[in-house]
Amino acid sequence: MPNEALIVIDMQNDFCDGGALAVPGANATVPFVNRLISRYDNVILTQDWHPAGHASFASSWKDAAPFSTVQFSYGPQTLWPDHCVQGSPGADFHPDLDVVKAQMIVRKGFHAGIDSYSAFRENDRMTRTGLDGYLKARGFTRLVFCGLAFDYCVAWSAIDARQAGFDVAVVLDATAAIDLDGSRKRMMTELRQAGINLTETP
Ligand code: VGL
Ligand code: ZN
Repeated sequence: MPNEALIVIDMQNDFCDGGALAVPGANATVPFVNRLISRYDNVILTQDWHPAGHASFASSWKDAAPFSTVQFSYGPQTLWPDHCVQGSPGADFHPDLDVVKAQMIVRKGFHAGIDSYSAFRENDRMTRTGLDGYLKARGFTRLVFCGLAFDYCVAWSAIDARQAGFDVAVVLDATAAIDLDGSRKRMMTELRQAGINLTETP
């Protein structure tokens, strides 16, 4: 459908098996994501793309453990293992991902002091990536999300898309979750409350 786009979130080596921030079950989603890509005319990819020493890396802080939370100027922020460093192999897309059809690749998380789960708005909730303007300029009204990680970048992107006025679906079997402190269940509830359709691959 011409008014519909598939948005594939962060299918990168560091989020897959053996990666720096491996999401359980990530590799198993690749065939599901590829199947979706084959079925959509309009495909957009996102790529987590941090400079070395990014503020969201636990290694950038003194005595901070990965997966702990610290207070940033914009609020609480989880600290992660170093991942998706710009130009590193871990930041590349999974080698089996069908990237050829992608019409656009959105990079996010490149501001050294701000993390960005959402593909629309960074974690300060103010800095915009420009994706909203691009999608509206292309005339899309319906967005379908899949990829990694379900409970962070996929869910935050889907919720922002809904807030921006798009009709939104998340394809659950083409996602995998980090599930930190119950985040998977919490985001399932938030997605439902936001009026987002939770589906499975056709
Ligand atoms: C992500 C944590 C940190 C994600 C990215 O893609 O869900 N999660 N950076
Ligand atoms: Zn990241």
